[in-house]
Amino acid sequence: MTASSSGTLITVAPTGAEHSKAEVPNLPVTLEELVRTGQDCERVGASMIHVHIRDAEARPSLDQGLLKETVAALRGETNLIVQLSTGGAVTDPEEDRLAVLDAMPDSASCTMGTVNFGDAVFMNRWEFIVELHKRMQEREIVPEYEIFDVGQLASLNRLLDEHGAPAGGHVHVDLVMGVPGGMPGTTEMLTSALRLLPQGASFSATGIGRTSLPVMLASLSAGGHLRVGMEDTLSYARGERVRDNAQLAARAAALSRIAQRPPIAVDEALTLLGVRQSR
Ligand code: KMH
Ligand code: ZN
Repeated sequence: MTASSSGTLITVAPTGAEHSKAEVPNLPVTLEELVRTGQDCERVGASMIHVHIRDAEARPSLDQGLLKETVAALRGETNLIVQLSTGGAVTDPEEDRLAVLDAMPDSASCTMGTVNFGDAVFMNRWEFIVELHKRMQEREIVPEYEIFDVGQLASLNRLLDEHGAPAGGHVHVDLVMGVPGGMPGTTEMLTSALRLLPQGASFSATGIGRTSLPVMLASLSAGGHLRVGMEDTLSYARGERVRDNAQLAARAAALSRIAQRPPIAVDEALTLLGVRQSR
């Protein structure tokens, strides 16, 4: 059984660490662009933002000052739940990824295992995962467990058994599907992954690239939530580039309404995820 909400939590992942600003000029990379994207996405139905920051040269960064400034700006200028990525870029050292939590976001991602990531390797050792989980428990930061392959759900069950429930008490998972090296973005895969979901957990799903739409539809039909954004896909339709993140969030909101599970407001998302109200 999964925790249910009558509506759909829409998370926007606007930037990521993989696309270059030179190749994707409409990618939000400055703080101003990020805040504007957040506001636009909130207006059309998003209630959480998954954040990767960039430095002044638009390179992926885990700079502490900038992370703190970003959390403050998003809290000040939007109502969105602010989730920082602890995944960073595949080249980021573990210490820097752990230090992301010092910026005290509402939520942070926690990837549940190592996975081939295109031609690279996205490294997530067991001890590192445990350390992330414990630091989030201590700081009352709500994790989103990112799952790139089904075996990582077995690791999540082990983590909860051995180290207890996350901050807030509720388990929320994001199935990241269609990464070359991870699980494929298909309905069959999503359905089988759900069999390993921890008792009472809720889930979102994200389809990378061209798996975006099939994964979105499969997730909605299975009672799941949605993550969309330019971190995950740059094409809106065959031969059509994404205009901006709000276009993707608006489509997710429209499909949620068609599925009779309309986008939930931030307050309901806080309750669903167990994020403290006094942020
Ligand atoms: N950029 C990827 C290597 C996360 O944000 O936690 C990892 C990633 C996952 O995006
Ligand atoms: Zn990410």
